[in-house]
Parts: sequence; structure tokens; C-alpha cells
Amino acid sequence: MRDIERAAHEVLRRNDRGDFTVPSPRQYPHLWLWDAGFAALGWAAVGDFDRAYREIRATLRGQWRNGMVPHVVFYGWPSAYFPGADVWRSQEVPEAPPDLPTSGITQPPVLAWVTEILFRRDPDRRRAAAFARAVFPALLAYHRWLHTARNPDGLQLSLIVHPWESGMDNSPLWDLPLSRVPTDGLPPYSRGDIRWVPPEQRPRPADYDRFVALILHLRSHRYGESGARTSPFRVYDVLFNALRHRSEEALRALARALGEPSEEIEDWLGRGQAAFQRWLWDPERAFFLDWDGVAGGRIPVIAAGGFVALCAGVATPEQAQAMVARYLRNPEAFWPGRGTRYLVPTVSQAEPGWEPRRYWRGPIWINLNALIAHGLRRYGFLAEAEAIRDHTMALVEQAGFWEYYDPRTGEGLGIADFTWSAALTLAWDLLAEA
Ligand code: 9WN
Repeated sequence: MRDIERAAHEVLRRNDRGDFTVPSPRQYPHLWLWDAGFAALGWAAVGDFDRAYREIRATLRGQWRNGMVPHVVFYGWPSAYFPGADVWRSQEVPEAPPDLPTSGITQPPVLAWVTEILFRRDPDRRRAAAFARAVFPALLAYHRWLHTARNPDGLQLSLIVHPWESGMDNSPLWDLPLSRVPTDGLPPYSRGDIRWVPPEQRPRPADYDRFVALILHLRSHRYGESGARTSPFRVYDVLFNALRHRSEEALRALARALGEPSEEIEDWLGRGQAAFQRWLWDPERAFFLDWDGVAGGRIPVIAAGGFVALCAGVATPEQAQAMVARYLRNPEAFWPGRGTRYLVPTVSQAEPGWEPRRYWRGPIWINLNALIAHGLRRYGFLAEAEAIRDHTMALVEQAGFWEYYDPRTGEGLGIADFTWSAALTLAWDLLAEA
């Protein structure tokens, strides 16, 4: 093991709570959905498949009866985290687990993809098959929910109703959609996140007001379909749907390996692929853009999440080529050279909303780097994928496992000893070979 891998393993061990890994002991002391997926890959990369499987099971223990997998499972509640279980109040909703508080929204659907990687890589084939067989129905139910409850306009893409469902909380992508969220009469609340991280690296107060207002709206509809339909924030996000699609490729592979029927999954894949082309590809800008479900049009913001479409294979080779040439390799947008030194800032520098030190508005995140590199490799852009890997390893070696990094200096930002930065340093190749 290289020194950096030893250090990464140590972060995982410190953040390990037995059945799940906290993203950060202080800032995020519970289980988060996509963090758990990345953590499971980290555990597998150090050979601990049993521990990886426990991570997935702990995530699915939070699953609702309607299939939804919540973005937070509040193991270890109470804590200083805001908004906590007392705000979400999942236990007042009949679909939620009665004995385990959770949030009422989801997060990028990485679980089936991760499960399939674990299944394929586990040297103990009996253990792998037993695990895959045990979780397959829950994963299928989750994707069925994504295709039904979250397909209110019939676009065949899954709707997100809160920026937190995208995982990229305060991205400039949401500036316009969030501006429509009313905040009058919002009860007072106190944020926990700015106790540990400078406020200028976190979302602004106006964003938090809208995050909270959206929770209260969704909660008043018991997080059900009427709340999604009437939500003032309704977006079809590229990253979210790309990970849905990639996970459904994985589900299909699992179904075949387990001898389960796969027609329904094939059908989802066909619809998803067509929907990416019809709604999300913007021929004029030559990029996959999010669709604003309220205004009925694409959101003209170039953000790194667009490249994640490549890891789902939903772009044509020509589209991938255009995205790489026009944006990735362009130093006015994402490529280093003019202002930045490292790949991949979360938002193009050319965007007026670009802020290189503020959370999802410009800094580099290791999980996006891993997903983008994987997608580039899928389309044969090997040199670009390798450059992203080199930059990522340089960032963690120089600064440590931070939550995010300044693309101009490589300085670590947010919270230190962040789980997925460590886990994906270990699991980079696991994901890459998927
Ligand atoms: C809200 C846990 C999560 C990540 C998200 C990241 C951040 C939460 C927060 O932390 O979001 O879900 O409190 O800011 O944006 O991607 O999963 O690491």
C-alpha cells in the first residue's frame, strides 16, 4: 500500500461507525446515501467486502415502503446536524420506517451501480451471490419509484424536488429554480454547518432559507407525489439521471447474473436514453443541460455534472467529442491554464455564478472527478481521464482528504478527513474498471 492509501484507510477507520461510515464525524454525523455508496467502494478496495455489504444494507434499512431510499438515515440521532430528524419528522409518515428516522427526499442513485461492482469484484463468489440476491428486490423497488413517483410529467427522467437530491446543493444550476421558492413566514432556525466551516465556503443564508422552505413544503405533503407535483423547485438533473441510468445498466447485469427477468429494466434503459437526447442535450450549446420543470426549458448553466452523462453512455461519440473540445479542454471553461491549475472545477469559469471557494459553485470534488474520469474513459478519452486522476492524486497528496478544493491553488476547503475523498482515492480503479 502506498502512503496515501494508508492515510485514506485510516480516515475510513476513523469515520467508521460499524455498519455505516459518517461522511465527517462533526459536520455530517449520520448516513448519507451517495456517500455510503462511495464508502462501500472504499471498503471493498481495502478488501473488506463484508464491511462494504454492511454499508449498503444500512442504507437500505432506511428505505420507505413506497421504494424511496432517503438521502439521510439518522443513525446516532440526536446530533447538532441541521436539519435533523426533528425537522424531517419521517415517523409521522406511514411509508417511512417506524423505528428509524430518515429524511424525506433521495440523492443520486448510485447504490445499484456500487452493488454490481461489489458483486463482480468479490473473490468469495458465494458471499457475492448471496448479497446480490438479498438486496436486488430493494434496488429494483427504488428504481421503480424513480420511474413512477418521480416521473410526473412523463419525460421518462426522474424529477428532483430539492437541490439536496442532486447532491450539489448550491450549484449555480439552481439559482433560477430556487429563486421561485417562497420563504415568507419561515420559522427561525439555526444552522449547524457554519460552526466548523467558514461561512464563505458554505451556501449563503438565502439558499438555506429556500432549502428549509422546500422541506416544509414537502413535509406538509408527507413527502408524497402531490408535494412533488406542486413543489416550486422541479428539475430534471443530468447528474442524477445519468447515475440512474448507469445504475440501471448495473441492475440489468445483476438481473442476468441472478437469473431474474430484465424486461422492465431494459424498458427503463431505452426510455432513459431517448429522454437524454430529447430533453437534456442542447445542440446549440453542445452540452447536456438540466431541464427546468417549472419554466419548461433547459437551464443554461455549464456545470461539471453535465460530463457525468458520459459515464452512463447516453451521449453519441460526436456529442462526447464536442463536450470535451468545447468545454473540458477549454481553459476558459474547465481546463487548467487560465486562472485554475487543477481539474475539474464543478462549474465552468465562464459562468457568472462561478465561485472557486464556495461549495458546489466552483471547487473540485473528488467524487465528481472520479465519475467524470470514468465517463471519459468509456468514450476513449484516455489522456483526459488520466489527467483527472493525476490531478486528484496530487490534490489529496498535497492537502489531504478535504471535502473540496480550490481549483486555483489546490487548497483544501470545507471539512477535513472527508470520507468519500478517502474512499475514492482507494477505489479509483474499482470504479474505473466498472
Ligand atoms: C445536505 C454529506 C452530504 C453530501 C452532499 C453535500 C452535503 C448536506 C449538507 O453533504 O449535503 O444533504 O448538509 O450540506 O452537498 O453531496 O452527500 O457528505
